Amino acid sequence: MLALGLDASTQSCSALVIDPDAGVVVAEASVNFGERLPQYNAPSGFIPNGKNGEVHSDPRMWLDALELLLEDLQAKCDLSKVTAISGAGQQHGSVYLNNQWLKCIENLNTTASLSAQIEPCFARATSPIWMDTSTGEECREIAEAVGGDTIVCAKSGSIAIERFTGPQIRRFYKNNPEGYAQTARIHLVSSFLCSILCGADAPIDTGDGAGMNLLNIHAWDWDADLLKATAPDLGKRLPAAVQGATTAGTLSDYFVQKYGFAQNTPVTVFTGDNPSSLVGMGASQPGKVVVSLGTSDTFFAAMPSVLADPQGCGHVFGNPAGGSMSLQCFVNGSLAREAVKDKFEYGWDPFTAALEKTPTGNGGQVMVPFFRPEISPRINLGAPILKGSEAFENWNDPDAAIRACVEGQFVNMKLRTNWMQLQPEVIYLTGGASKNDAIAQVVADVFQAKVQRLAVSSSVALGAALRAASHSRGLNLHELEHQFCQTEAGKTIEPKASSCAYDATAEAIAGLLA
Ligand code: ADP
Ligand code: XUL
Repeated sequence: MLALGLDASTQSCSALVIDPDAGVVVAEASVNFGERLPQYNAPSGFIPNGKNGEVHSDPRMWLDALELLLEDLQAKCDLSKVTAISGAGQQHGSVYLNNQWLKCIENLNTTASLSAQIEPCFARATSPIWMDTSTGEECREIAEAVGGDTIVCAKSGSIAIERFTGPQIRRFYKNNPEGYAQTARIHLVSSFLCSILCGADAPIDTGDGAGMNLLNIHAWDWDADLLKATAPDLGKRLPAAVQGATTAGTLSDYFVQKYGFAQNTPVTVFTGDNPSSLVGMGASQPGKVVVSLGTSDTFFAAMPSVLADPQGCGHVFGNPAGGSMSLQCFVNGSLAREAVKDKFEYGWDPFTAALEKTPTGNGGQVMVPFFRPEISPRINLGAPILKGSEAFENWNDPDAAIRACVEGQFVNMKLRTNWMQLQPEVIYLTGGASKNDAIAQVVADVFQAKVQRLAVSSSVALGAALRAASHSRGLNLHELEHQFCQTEAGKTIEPKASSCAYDATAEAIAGLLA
């Protein structure tokens, strides 16, 4: 009796299989898009050099990755023992499907791949993803149509935001009205993959649905005014919106025949990667703060009541365990750290050594480390701003540049998350970069909090597996979290810097961004 959790994130697709009765992880697998599917020309999971702020991915790549992932997993565990499945996807990205879609997924045939069979169903060849900043005009139009951003925020939990799905849909409708007319269904990455697994249209959960500027976070259902302000007849193009503890369907025969799953395995509605990580970090009840260092850096927590950002760049999403979570997202996360690392042709070891040998506060040298337009705060920078010595400003001081990048990221994170009024004693760190102790130390110092990581590192896939086990097997989610989300033994990182060590950096960063 196993539970499977899937994670379709920006750079990779991963899976985790747990045995909920024994309390153990049975198998893990991961497919990196850039490495395993180079034919899609997306080394970091998206098509580079999009125009006018566009960032898209090819949805066929996600389908090919899902198949590679299940092949890898099949070699590692007996998939016929899986009795519960759920998953999560990178948030906000959207997939546009024509009227062949439903018939196609109902009749998938194992003699051809998913991507080959679903290709004729796309009403839009590529999918805008969360890094896209092309919809400034559409955000303004939507806000104006409903009476201003304060109203958009009160209804949807966020002001109109460029990467959110509603503004993206509006842009598609305006730029390609025929394509929009041919669109019978719009899915998020999460509900698209869930639909494929079920061989039927899957609903969108409130965790991922709230990242669209279309869901009313009080009714937790589509908002008629926002739908109307976004595009004509949008309501009929969206699947139902549901709470996280909802069955989406049962596994399609395609997966039973091809990968050896049992027939009629229940699939729990998928959610967004961050809401899934909330569960996978054992933080679905208010009280814990999570910082995730994936492609994006995010800061989030379950909330006792709905709390939106008065300054407008933070978000309220549904909590898959019920209620809501608040979240702040930073586009310039891992890829910004990588850009600095690559500038000096460093690997992660010399990058880490540079952090270890440079002083807290970096001798007053600071960086706003934005290589692409940032959303927290919203600013259209294409390259970082550096302030310090001449050598530093000319990128001739690698060690100081590395420290300035990481300090700049977390000082900015602290400044932009004060609105949540959380003063965590412990920060629970996850995502690809969280394993780096030197980065974790900067987090501890900036937030003046202990930093802990979990023994299981893939929190998004773990959250999906826990949700599946809880919903389909009737197990208590909080007990499952307690069982699976234990912190890494003996590895707490304590703050070393004094509480005012970053005051000057914060002042300088705020000044540079003013
Ligand atoms: P996503 O889920 O968004 O696809 P991940 O959580 O898998 O992303 O994180 C991937 C990122 O982790 C990579 O872009 C890389 O920059 C970062 N990473 C991997 N190893 C290290 C390391 N040792 N130190 C810092 N960052 C790292
Ligand atoms: C959250 C956000 C990103 C994506 C990709 O609002 O845009 O964190 O979910 O991870």
